[in-house]
Amino acid sequence: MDFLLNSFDTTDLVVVTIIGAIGLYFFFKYQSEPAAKMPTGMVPVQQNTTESKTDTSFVSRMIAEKRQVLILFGSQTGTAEEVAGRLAKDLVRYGKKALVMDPEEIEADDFEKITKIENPLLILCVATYGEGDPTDNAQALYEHVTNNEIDLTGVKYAVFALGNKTYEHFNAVGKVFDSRLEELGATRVYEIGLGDDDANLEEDFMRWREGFLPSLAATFGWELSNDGSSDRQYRLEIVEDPAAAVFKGEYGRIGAFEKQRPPFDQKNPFLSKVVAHSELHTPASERNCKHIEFSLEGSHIRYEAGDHLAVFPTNDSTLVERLGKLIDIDLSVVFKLINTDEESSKRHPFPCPCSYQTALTHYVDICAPVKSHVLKALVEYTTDEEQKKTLTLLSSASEEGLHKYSQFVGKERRSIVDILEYFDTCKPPIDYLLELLPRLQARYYSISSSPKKDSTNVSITAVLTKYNIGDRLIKGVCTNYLNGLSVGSPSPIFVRKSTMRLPHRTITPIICIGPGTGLAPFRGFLQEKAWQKAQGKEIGDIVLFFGCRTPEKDYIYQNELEQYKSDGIITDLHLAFSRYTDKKVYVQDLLWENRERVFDLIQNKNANIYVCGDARNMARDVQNTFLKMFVELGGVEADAAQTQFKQLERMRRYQADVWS
Ligand SMILES: *[C@@H]1O[C@H](CO)[C@@H](O)[C@H](O)[C@H]1NC(C)=O
Ligand SMILES: *[C@@H]1O[C@H](CO)[C@@H](O)[C@H](O)[C@H]1NC(C)=O
Ligand SMILES: *[C@@H]1O[C@H](CO)[C@@H](O)[C@H](O)[C@H]1NC(C)=O
Ligand SMILES: CC(=O)N[C@H]1CO[C@H](CO)[C@@H](O)[C@@H]1O
Repeated sequence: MDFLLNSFDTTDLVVVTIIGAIGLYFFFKYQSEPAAKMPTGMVPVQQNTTESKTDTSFVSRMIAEKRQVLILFGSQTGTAEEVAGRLAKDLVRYGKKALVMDPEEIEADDFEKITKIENPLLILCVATYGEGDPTDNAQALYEHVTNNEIDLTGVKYAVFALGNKTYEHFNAVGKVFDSRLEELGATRVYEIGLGDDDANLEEDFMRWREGFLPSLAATFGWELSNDGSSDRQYRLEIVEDPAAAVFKGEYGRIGAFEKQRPPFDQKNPFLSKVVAHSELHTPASERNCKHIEFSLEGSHIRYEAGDHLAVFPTNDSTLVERLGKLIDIDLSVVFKLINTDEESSKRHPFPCPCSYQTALTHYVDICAPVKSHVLKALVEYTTDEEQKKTLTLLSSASEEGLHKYSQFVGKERRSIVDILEYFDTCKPPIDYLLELLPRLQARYYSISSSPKKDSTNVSITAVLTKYNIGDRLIKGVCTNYLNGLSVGSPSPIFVRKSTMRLPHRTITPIICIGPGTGLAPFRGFLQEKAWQKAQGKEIGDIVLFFGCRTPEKDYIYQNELEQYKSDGIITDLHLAFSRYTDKKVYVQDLLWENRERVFDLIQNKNANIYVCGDARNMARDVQNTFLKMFVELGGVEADAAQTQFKQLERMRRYQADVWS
């Protein structure tokens, strides 16, 4: 029973192959590499604060600079990069200057030259995405290492992997690197660390590092030169010249927002204007969900339905001011942080010079739960002995410390501002804080419009995160930034291509499953299908499963969906309400109820399936429902159903865009 193969559309196959061949590589399920929780997860922003020279010959550089350790990070949201940076700092305590690099900056073919370094040590900090995929920036290296028989004899290595245990391919990329490097002749010096974001990645890292560093020192005969408490990577320089050119929130060059020059990307976002901003939930809802439209006028930015929009948030100004008061600084002071390692390609941690206000607003994240190495650094700036003790405990890798950290910082989500308020005798210097805090990352949202309908505006649909823990109100940094926008507000954005695409042929039916804001890309699809129809094209059936709590509160875009239904664009509209009747109904329940129709479309009409949503459980339940459907209606065994499902995924007839 291989209906999937029989019904396979060769046009689509060609398209898929070409996309694969030109190396456009994206993924849909977003496995974790968290730090910042993103509404729609995805890429990090490697901003150009670094004046990074593309160093093709990292080897000659390492030899010239007498560096023995290369740390590569496969990072999507910035967490793996941060971990890499922390390990580099740890090594300084052993008198070792590691070279931390983005693998994208290395020619894959140069990689094996690492053997030319004397007694080389390679540390990989790599995140896994989706179906066991590497991050964008590690893709080339991953393929090079897995597909080539290079000789890495003499290289010592260790891997710290970042992933989410609830995924089937937990830390697959880290594991592949770990075993493949050994196959290629390299020597593992420490067992792989498996960071599970779903539990507590920080804790996993702390535990691993606790064993890794001493073991490394023993292997190489390194001695600890200091305890690391006062290591500084950057030095502060106050800029007094009032005429100095200063960054005011730009990411690449000063004045980038006044004189905007395409192309626009993560290093050079387009300063767009908000042209529409409205609430989609009714006043009865406990939550907020915003429809926000940005103007693309003058940008030449093109997008397609299914793409993602990156939005650069800023921190809440009241939070910035609170932080300024807590450590008693003048926020208007203009400064630079300069790398003390003159040879490093990363001259500044973020765009400098700028004011403290700008740095705290645009460049560092002051909302995220504080990492334990930051807590450790705070100890020496705390005067009260009890507070010192607590901070020391919180940042230690002892069982008690890890436990306390996971409760006090992890579960209760304490930010740096909360910490400094709680430990009121702690007064760290601002420049040290700025060095320690993670970069504020762009957030990604599924685009909820089609350029066919309106190519000058692009819209997103975002639910606001805001909840109480004790008496503290926790707000998601970006959604609250979005909430604070109004028509006319300037906002830096860029488009990230995705492969979530409508089928090539307009008559191919589509089955869309998108509860909550998972509806976003399908709104774009619907606009596009309506446009196709208006062009006189014959369009295929559209089956939409939407879910929310109750139609009285959070049935977003209700009028539009009903209009599409009465216009015959949507052929089947299924609404699952989880808090409307006595019975909780979810999209997967309705999918099961309508299995005969759905299965018929897949089997006989080549239908494409799309799943989008903010609940990973939903994605899994939906997938299981399909498997059950294949077994029952296709009359196959469970493993055959699995195989067919995998086939559908490979053919891109089953596409998922899921986030947490
Ligand atoms: C990156 O920074 C360098 C040095 O400051 C600058 O010359 C270059 O134009 C910047 N690149 C972008 C894309 O802004
Ligand atoms: C873009 O949005 C603005 C504000 O809603 C609207 O005036 C304008 O007509 C839209 N552009 C197009 C092409 O629809
Ligand atoms: C990991 O995946 C699970 C289940 O899909 C999800 O509930 C959880 O939020 C994810 N964790 C993170 C930190 O993204
Ligand atoms: C969401 C928010 O409050 N953003 C503010 C961050 O800080 C800048 C500068 O102080 C303000 O302009 C933003 O409104």
